[in-house]
Amino acid sequence: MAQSKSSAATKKKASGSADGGSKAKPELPSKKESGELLETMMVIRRFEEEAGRQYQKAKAGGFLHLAIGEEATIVGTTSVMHEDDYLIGTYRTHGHAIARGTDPKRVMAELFGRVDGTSGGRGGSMHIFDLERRFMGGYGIVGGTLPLAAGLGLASDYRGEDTVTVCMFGDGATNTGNFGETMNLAALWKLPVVFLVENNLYGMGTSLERHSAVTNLSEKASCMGIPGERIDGMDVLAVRECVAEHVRLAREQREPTLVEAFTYRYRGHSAADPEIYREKQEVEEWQRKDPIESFAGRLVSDGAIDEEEIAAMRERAEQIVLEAVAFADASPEPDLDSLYDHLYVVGEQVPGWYAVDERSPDPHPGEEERRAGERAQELAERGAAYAGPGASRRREAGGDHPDPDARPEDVA
Ligand SMILES: Cc1ncc(C[n+]2csc(CCOP(=O)(O)OP(=O)(O)O)c2C)c(N)n1
Ligand SMILES: [Mg+2]
Repeated sequence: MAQSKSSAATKKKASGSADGGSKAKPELPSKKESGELLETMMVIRRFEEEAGRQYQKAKAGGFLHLAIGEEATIVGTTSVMHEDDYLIGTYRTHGHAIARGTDPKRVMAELFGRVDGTSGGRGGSMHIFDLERRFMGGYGIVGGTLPLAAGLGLASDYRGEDTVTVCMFGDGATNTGNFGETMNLAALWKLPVVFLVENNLYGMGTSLERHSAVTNLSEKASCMGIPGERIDGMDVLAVRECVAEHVRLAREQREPTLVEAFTYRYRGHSAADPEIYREKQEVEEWQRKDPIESFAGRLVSDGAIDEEEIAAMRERAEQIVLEAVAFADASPEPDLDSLYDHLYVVGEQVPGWYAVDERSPDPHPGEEERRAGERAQELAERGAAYAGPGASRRREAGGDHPDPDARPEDVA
């Protein structure tokens, strides 16, 4: 694999086995840190189980993508980031926000579409955002966050800051054009970004070997000068150790790298997934490597934490999540008058019957078909005709009027 810019440490690590299992077990951090890692994973797990339940009760709207099973990859990563580092993810990011320190109450309120949500209730599950904690979202476009991560890295350079951006995305996102374009620029400009593929083996219902010609994703950007490393994403300590080194490379050596974490989502792609593409046994096999159970087991067997303490953590996680639901339920829905707040296109910026500049719950011009009336209808028909075969020839001959805002009576 081409590793034009990798350090010796990365070169050595990049040759790890497919499941990352060839290395010695990482040492336990302090009791306090170990407890925090475990409890954060528990809170995320319970949060998501409850989010799924609330979705079934129609309390949460839109789409809902759960990352149950992927907690070690999330928490291991965030645990080695500095407070002022940036994290950006895609649409399976309730846990990412919580791991960054966003209050679960605000995340649940966002799922419920309430004003106290992280995006004021306007984003829902796919658009969690918390600038204060530098959690930069939350996006629905697969691969769309890769160039944004490069932009964040460039901003750090531009401002002379030593902040690092960690960009977490799925295996499916590695097939997008954005992936190649971003890797090239990140390597070329030596951007302080860690790209982390949460390889859960599926992009929706399509397995990795059916969607990617290169299945060793850690190598997928090597031709663009980005070295990679594979790790066991079910082992919070392995993730932590590995990502810490890559964050260091980004911060100190401006060396962008690609980490591939092997992980698995226990639930379907979204709440509406019949899961006909995988066997139940496969899910059960991964569940036997559960990141929470295995780490809790290690803590107990190493004598770091006892069963009672683990039970107390579970109880606290339960409380945190129940309080989040109660909070979300009590939070009001956004005011109808605020429907057009935060929109880019208003009023004079875009002349035409479809532009809105009113702040009332009443129908806006163009929204109400009756008011848009005949003119809208005629413009629509004219537009269809205009776009038909030979449109450009007719336009050149002056046959069609190209001004979409022209009144019907102005055009032939
Ligand atoms: C650009 C784009 N293409 C297609 C989709 C539809 N889509 C939504 S999720 C998804 C699968 C992505 O899989 P992966 O990147 O592995 O993430 P995971 O869901 O496994 O976390 C697809 C194709 C989309 N949202 N954006
Ligand atoms: Mg995937």
